[in-house]
Amino acid sequence: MPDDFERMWGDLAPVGRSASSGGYFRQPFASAERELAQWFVEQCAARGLRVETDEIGNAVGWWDVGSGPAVLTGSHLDSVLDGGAYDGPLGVVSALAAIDLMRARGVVPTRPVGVSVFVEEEGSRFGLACLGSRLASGALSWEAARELRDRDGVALGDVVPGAASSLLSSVGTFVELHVEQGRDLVDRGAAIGVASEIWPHGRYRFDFAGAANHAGTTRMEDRQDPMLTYAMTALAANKQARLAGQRATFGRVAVTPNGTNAVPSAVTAWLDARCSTDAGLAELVDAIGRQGSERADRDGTSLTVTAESVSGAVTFDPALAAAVAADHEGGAWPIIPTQAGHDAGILSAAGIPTAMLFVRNPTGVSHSPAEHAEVADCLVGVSALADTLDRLTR
Ligand code: HGY
Ligand code: MN
Ligand code: MN
Ligand code: MN
Repeated sequence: MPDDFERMWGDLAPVGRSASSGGYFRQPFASAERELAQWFVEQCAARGLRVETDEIGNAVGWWDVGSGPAVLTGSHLDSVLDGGAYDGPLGVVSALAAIDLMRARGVVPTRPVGVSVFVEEEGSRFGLACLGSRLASGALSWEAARELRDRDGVALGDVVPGAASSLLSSVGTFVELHVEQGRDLVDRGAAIGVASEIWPHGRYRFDFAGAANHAGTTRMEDRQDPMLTYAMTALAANKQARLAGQRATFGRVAVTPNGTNAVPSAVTAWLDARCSTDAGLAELVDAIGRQGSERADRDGTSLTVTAESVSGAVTFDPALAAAVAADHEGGAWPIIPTQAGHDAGILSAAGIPTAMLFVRNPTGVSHSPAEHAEVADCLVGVSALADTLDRLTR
């Protein structure tokens, strides 16, 4: 099976997966996405899996066997800008490999098994994470989603036909395998782990408004510089997150008019904040906003904070997590929290019993070409996923 795994991993050709250069910014709803969809269709066809897609671009390869509520496994193929090669694709490749392994073991499920690819999990183009799974699970309506716009102002409704999705209507359980985005498994010396929960997290737009002026002729005391207010707010975000033992960063900034020799008129920055509790997340963002507004008063600028998307805490079903973790002759796999959002969180919040398996990442780094997983650990993940699917479909 390792050869198969390596071949499939190498076959992720449209993305040109390469551990050295990491992943690509797999722009959803564009040519790269279509090439990835074609790769997935070919992988499913090679296994006799019936491919079902919805109007948004989500896809499931169905192993039509047995009857009753289906067990679905899978992840996403899109990425963040210059991201890693494993975040997302590892879950899809491992799901296909797990079906190969179940068949090699002579397992015949009593229920249908599906392999899913949800689009725009990172929200890299339209700004809303888990866009595909939110639409597929009904957590988000197409009427609301179609107006989402990318950085060029293109609306989602103009890119995909869209409609309510019925892709998950027969799904009884979802299991997502994912590369770990952190060092918990490394520190524990475990090849895989099981998710207990997903931290609350959100994306917030900070609009700083000032007064455009000449960068050279305007005295420092006469400026209303939104870049200064932004910089001090970024400092405050770092300080508040450290004080609270939580996570916050401004990963994206847009400057208007973005000229070297002009004091900007406006700066828009997007904050990503994560916290172990819902209340803590709200307090953290409020504290950052307050400090930013106080600074704006001093700078003669203004600050408006808009919560663009907030995902509440997700706690996975403890019995299901324990059952998945226990599927190991050497004793139970560790059950650990994650600060990363996942499609599994959306499906769980939509009421579908869900579990997550993590594969050790020796670097602990993610959303970067440094993200990595050893094939040996990946194969342990495939075997654990196959065990889990087998047990869930007996
Ligand atoms: O951003 C996240 O939490 C995930 O990697 N989509
Ligand atoms: Mn990610
Ligand atoms: Mn991911
Ligand atoms: Mn000039």
